[in-house]
Amino acid sequence: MSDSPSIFTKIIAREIPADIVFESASVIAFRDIAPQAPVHLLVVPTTEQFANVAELAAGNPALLSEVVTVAQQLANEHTNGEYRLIFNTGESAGQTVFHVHAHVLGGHLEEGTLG
Ligand code: DGP
Repeated sequence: MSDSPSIFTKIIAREIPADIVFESASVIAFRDIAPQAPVHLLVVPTTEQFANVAELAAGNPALLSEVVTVAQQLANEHTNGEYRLIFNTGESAGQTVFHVHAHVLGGHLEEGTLG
């Protein structure tokens, strides 16, 4: 678990604005501020803050499963149900927010697009 609040914790607390497209008791989803695909959503667990997907899988696998289920639902709603699901893990892999989040990328993706 991470101890310092992330930028996503501030979005969850409505301390900073975001275009929120889904919220349940344990997961929130909002549009990425710098979209890299026609549909680019972030799905974030809200009940516990894990730094990355491996920590989430080890610490709360049911919550990881919910993130994936929500990603599919959102892809069904926002595009044709097909999408790329990306969890950047570590600075050198492009992770900038150390509060686990799934990138859901959909629409017409260019070859090589990464979240
Ligand atoms: P990553 O590089 O995997 O840690 O992804 C972090 C993503 O979060 C990145 O694509 C940009 C997005 N992001 C960062 N700050 C904000 C913000 O304040 N609002 C929103 N909506 N997205 C943000």
